[in-house]
Amino acid sequence: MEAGIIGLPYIGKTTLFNALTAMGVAGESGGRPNVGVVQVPDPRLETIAQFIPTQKIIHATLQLVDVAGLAAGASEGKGSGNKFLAHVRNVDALIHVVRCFADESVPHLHGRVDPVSDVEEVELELIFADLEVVENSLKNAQRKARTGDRESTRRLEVLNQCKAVLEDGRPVSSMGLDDADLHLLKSHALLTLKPVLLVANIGEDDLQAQSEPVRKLRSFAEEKGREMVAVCAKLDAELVELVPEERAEMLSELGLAEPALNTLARAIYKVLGLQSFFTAGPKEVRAWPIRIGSTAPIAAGAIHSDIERGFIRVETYSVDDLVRHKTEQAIKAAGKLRVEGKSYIIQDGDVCHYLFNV
Ligand SMILES: Nc1nc2c(ncn2[C@@H]2O[C@H](COP(=O)(O)OP(=O)(O)OP(=O)(O)O)[C@@H](O)[C@H]2O)c(=O)[nH]1
Ligand SMILES: [Mg+2]
Repeated sequence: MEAGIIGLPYIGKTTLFNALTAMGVAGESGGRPNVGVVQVPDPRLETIAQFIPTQKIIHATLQLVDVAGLAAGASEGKGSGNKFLAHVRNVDALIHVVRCFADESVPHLHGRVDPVSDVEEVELELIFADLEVVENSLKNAQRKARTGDRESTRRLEVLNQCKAVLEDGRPVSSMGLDDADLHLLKSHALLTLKPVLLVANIGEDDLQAQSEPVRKLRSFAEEKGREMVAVCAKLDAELVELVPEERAEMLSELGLAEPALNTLARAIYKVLGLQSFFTAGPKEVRAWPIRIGSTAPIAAGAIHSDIERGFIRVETYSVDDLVRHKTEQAIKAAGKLRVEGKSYIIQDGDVCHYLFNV
C-alpha cells in the first residue's frame, strides 16, 4: 500500500511526512522524493498477542512518498508541467495536504490562507497533468484502433471521453467508468482516478480544528462527499521526538485522542475501501489489509497465492471472541470457531487459520 503526499508549496507536507515516518529529513527540494515506510497502528494486534503468545507482531505497512510542492500554473489556465508528479503516478492513494494554519512567518503562495481555492488549484494541476498523459496516448491509441480490434477501439473511445472530461475541468473519477474501462486505463496511471484524502494542516493554536479556514474546508468536503481529516503536522513532528510515555502524556494534556498517524491511517483505509484480517500463531501475529468485501480465497491471496489457489477452508473467529474466551480451544468449545468455505466474505478483524492444499 502506497500513498503520495501532495499539495501547494510550504504547507507542511514534509513536516507531516517527518512526523509520520519519524525520519526527520530536511526536504526534497524538487528533486528526488522522500520515501518512507510506516507501520499502520492497530491495537487489535497487541490484544491478540496478549492471548496468543508470539515471537513477533507484524503491522500492515504504508509507504509514503513526499514530493515537492506543486508549482501553480493552474490558476492562469494552464498546467505548469509539474514533472515530479511522476513520482506519485503509481501510488494507491493521494494525501492532499491543505494549509489551514495561520503562521505569519511561513509565506503563503498567494499571500492568504484559503484552503478551498488551494484544493481547487491543486486538483486543476492534477487534471492538467492527466490531460497531458491522455493527449500523449491518443496518437498511439488511434493507430492501434485502426486495426479494428475491440479492445483498441474501446480504449480510443474511453481516452477521448477522458480528454473531454478533463478539458471540462473534471477528474476522470467523475466519469463512473466500469471495471472493464478502468482496466483499459490502468497503464496510464491517471492521477485523477486515485482516491484522495484531504488533510487539513491546522495550527498549534487550533488543535480542536475550529478556525475559519478548517471550517470552510470541512464544509467543502462535506458538500462534495470527500474524505477529510485535520492534523497538526508541526505538533506531531514534535511528538515523535518524545519517548512513548511522554508522548501519551502530552497528547492527553493537549486534549488529543491520538497521534496523526492513527487518524490518517484509518482515513486512508477508508478512502481505499480497505479493512484488515489477522493471522495469529506462535511465530507471528500479523495484520493483512484487504479490500472490503473480499472472499476468503481472495483475502488469502494477500498472504500467498498458493493459499488462494489451494484454498480448502478457513477457520475464523473475531478478536472480541478471543478477548471473551481467552484461548482458541475455549472459542471452539463455545461454538464460536466458524468453519467457512470459498464464498465466505472476510469481516474486519477476523482472525483466520487457512487450510489449503497445493
Ligand atoms: N505554524 C505552523 N507551521 C507549520 C506547520 N506545518 C508546517 N509548518 C511550517 O511551514 C514551513 C514549510 O513546511 P514544509 O513541511 O517544509 O512544507 P512543504 O509543504 O513540504 O513545502 P515544499 O516541499 O517546499 O512544497 C516550515 O517552516 C514548517 O515549520 C503547522 O502545522 N503550523
Ligand atoms: Mg516538502
